[in-house]
Amino acid sequence: MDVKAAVAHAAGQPLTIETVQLEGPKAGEVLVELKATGICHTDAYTLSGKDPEGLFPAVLGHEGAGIVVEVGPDVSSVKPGDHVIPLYTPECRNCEYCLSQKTNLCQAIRSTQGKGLMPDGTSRFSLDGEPLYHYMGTSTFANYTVLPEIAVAKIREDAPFDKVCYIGCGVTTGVGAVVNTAKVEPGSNVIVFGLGGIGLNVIQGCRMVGANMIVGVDINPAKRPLAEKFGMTHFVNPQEIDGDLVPYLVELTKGGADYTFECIGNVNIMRQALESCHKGWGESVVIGVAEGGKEIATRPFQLVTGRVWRGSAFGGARGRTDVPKIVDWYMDGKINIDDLITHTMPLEKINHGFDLMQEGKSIRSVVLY
Ligand code: NAD
Ligand code: AHE
Ligand code: ZN
Repeated sequence: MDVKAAVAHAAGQPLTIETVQLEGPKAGEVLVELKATGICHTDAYTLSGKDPEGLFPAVLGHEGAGIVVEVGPDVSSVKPGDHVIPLYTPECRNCEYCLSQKTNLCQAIRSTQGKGLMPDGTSRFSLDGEPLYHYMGTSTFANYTVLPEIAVAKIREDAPFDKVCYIGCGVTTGVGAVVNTAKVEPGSNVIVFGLGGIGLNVIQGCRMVGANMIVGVDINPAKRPLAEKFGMTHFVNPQEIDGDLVPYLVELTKGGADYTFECIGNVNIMRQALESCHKGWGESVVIGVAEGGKEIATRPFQLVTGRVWRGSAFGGARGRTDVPKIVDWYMDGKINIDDLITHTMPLEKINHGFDLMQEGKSIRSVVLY
């Protein structure tokens, strides 16, 4: 079928809106009509050409919501008409990783996903007879996409697509890093580095679990009012303090934070986030994605003396199990998504959404189909 897509033809080039061809679902796959998709910084990272797994030409996008319109053979968990959120971290419930119960990183289809292909090693998208690559197994910058059954979370039908699409990445990543990865306890002191689409969700997760100090660090002072609305208790602009940031933050938190979260993708800030942790027990969670070739460093003494460095992908969430619950949290008013969606636009204006993010003028832009 013909579908409308924003195609990434080459690194560093704007997306172009085109009519592309999409093959129907094969065994174990579903065809989804997307209703909305958010634009995440990771899409911009891959488009920049710095992602070692970035492939072109491709249909990017990984933060969508829509309706199943057709299922291939052997699909049993969803049916046409079901409302779903695509999962770039699938949940097969059968691989070694899923069965371990120690990680959300299902590996059932990870190798083909990283090659921009469906699990059978082929693409469903093409343009004038030439294949287009899928992206993160989701390719939500198109009004229809094909997904493996294990990569969709069925959600309640009264949830608005234009809001819950954000649960497909940013909301789950931020809130999940707090509740699943760090398991922040009530009364904790936390520092959040980067107050964008991910960091503000970390902040609201910290408030939800009853954190005490929630310190936000960002070089863009325009992020402050919304961060305060979401629960930030102290704002630090590294460009406005005297001296080094780490001792400043350790002093502010009276010995260091119980938990810190890096939500930028900058390896120097990752180090500062670790070293701002409390001696003996502080834990730092890396969420930001740093470009290929970058490495993190610290004095091993930081770890010897009890600080813990860990990472979090998709907020440690098991998508088919946890995403419907996060949709319920939103519908029950436990988390705020509406105020984080600062801009909406049609697919034709998607490059403007990227510009707003790069200029620090948006939190989340959502494309409405
Ligand atoms: P964003 O652009 O909305 O936010 C980034 C924020 O960092 C901005 O507010 C910016 O002002 C701030 N910032 C930039 N440089 C800074 C510095 N030197 N010091 C302090 N603040 C600085 O991006 P986002 O969508 O929130 O994504 C953040 C990061 O998280 C990206 O690297 C993205 O790829 C990554 N990410 C990871 C996961 C995961 O599962 N681990 C999921 C989604 C996004
Ligand atoms: N191809 C990239 C991977 C970047 C990365 O770490 N992605 C996160 C999700 S970011 C969502 O906005 C993730 O889930 N990682 C686990 C995985 O298996 O990719 C690179 O830098 O190589
Ligand atoms: Zn994302």
